[in-house]
Order: sequence, then structure tokens, then C-alpha cells
Amino acid sequence: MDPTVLQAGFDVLGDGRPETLWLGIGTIFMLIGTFYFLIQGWGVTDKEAREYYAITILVPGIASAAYLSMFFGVGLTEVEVVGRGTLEIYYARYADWLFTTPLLLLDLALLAKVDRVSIGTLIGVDALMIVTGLIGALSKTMLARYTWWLFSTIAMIVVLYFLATSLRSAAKQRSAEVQSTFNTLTVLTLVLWTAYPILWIIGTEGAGVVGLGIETLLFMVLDVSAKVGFGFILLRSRAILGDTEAPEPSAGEASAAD
Ligand SMILES: *C/C=C(C)/C=C/C=C(C)/C=C/C1=C(C)CCCC1(C)C
Repeated sequence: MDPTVLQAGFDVLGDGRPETLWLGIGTIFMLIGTFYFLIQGWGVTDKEAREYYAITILVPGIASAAYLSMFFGVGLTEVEVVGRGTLEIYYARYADWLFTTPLLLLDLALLAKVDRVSIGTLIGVDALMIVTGLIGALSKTMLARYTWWLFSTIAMIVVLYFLATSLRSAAKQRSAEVQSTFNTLTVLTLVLWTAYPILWIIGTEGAGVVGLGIETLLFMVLDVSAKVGFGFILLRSRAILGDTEAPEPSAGEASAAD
């Protein structure tokens, strides 16, 4: 199918890139998320809650920089692919994901209270997923691109499996509040993250069934949901407060809820 069939967007900057509409909207959503979490976390004194805020504010913060750079056409390159011609590749995404996906996993690992080795393994395999995806996106033959996609997808399955098994059973040792927030966020992560390799393989990086405009729109919706949506659910939960099963629940902890 002609990759331009499913094209959508608006050439905001007038430089021939209709996908800039979605990149601009993505930048705005990420900025709103960043400032919303920042304001919400301003007066928080609980030590554990502050840790979650710091991590969760960084995520849309990093993504707004990546989106703004892609909007202006920085972090965009052309790759000559045998049999497919010239592909436009926004590689700034991978720089964003390399930092933001480990931070999202760190939030889940803190909820589950797993040890450093588990956190290290989870983040290591996650980084492997992003780096192999980037290599695939920059590869010059379809065989190489699909091979790297498979490599990256296997790494993703390992990460998601680890979340649904090890981390989930560790989370079961914690309060009902933490368990419920952990479960909600894990389901959200399983569903949203699985959509990324699918979009990549049907999009311009893979089969080219979906054009760059639709692909950029859908990645934007996924990114905003997986970062701002995720942060919204996490930070409004009392699960981020210090252990409620501690011997003396102090009045100071309650103030961090709002
Ligand atoms: C905020 C950004 C998030 C949550 C990004 C998540 C990205 C992925 C789960 C990407 C996975 C990929 C594969 C499994 C294979 C193809 C290449 C990727 C990088 C799109």
C-alpha cells in the first residue's frame, strides 16, 4: 500500500511535515503534565512521596524536550532502505524512551519494593529494548529491520513478564492501597507498551501500511497516556505515602495527600 494513503496532520511550520501538528500537540500535553505534577507536588513533605514526584515529573519533562525538538525537525533523519526508498526517522523518540521508560519502571519497582538487583535487571533489559529498536529503525535492509524488531520485542516481553510476575508478587507483600495502584499501573503498562512494537511494525519503520502522519498521532496518544496518564493515577494515590503499616502514622503524612 502507498504509505501516503493514510497520511494525516497539518504542516504547522510550513516545512513540508504535516506530522508537526501531532508533535506540537504532544509537546503541549507533556508540558501540561509536567507543570500539573510540579504544582501538585509543591508542598509535599513525605519523603517517599517526594521520590515518586521527582521521578514522575521528570518523565513528561524529558518527553516535552524530545517532542519540541521533533516538532522543530531536530532528531529527524533520513534512512535509505533497500526496496523502500527514503524513510523519515524521528530518532529523538529513542533518546526520550531510553530515559523515560526506566523511570516509569522505577516507579513500579518502588511500589513493589523490590531489591536493587531486580531493578537493575529490569532497567537493563528495558534499555536493550530501546537500543535494539533504534538500531532497527536505522537499518538499511528490511531483513535487518525486522530482525532488530524481533530482538527488541523479545526484550519487551521479558520486561513485561517480569512486571507481571516478580514485581507483582513482591507488591502482594505491601498494603492494599499499594497493591491496587500497582495493579492498575501494571495493566496500563502492559496494554500501552504492547502497542508500540505493533505500531512500529505496521508503521513507516516496518511494513509502511500506516503513514507517518497517523503513526506520529498514535505514538503521541500512547506517549501521553503512558506518561501523563500513568503519573496522574500514581500521584493521586495514597500508595505513594510512606508505609502506612508503620507503628505510628503521623499527622504529617496526611498533608502530603493533596
Ligand atoms: C513514554 C514512552 C514509552 C512508555 C515507550 C515505550 C516504548 C516501547 C515499549 C517500545 C518498544 C519497541 C519494540 C518492542 C520493538 C520495536 C521498537 C520499539 C522501540 C518501538
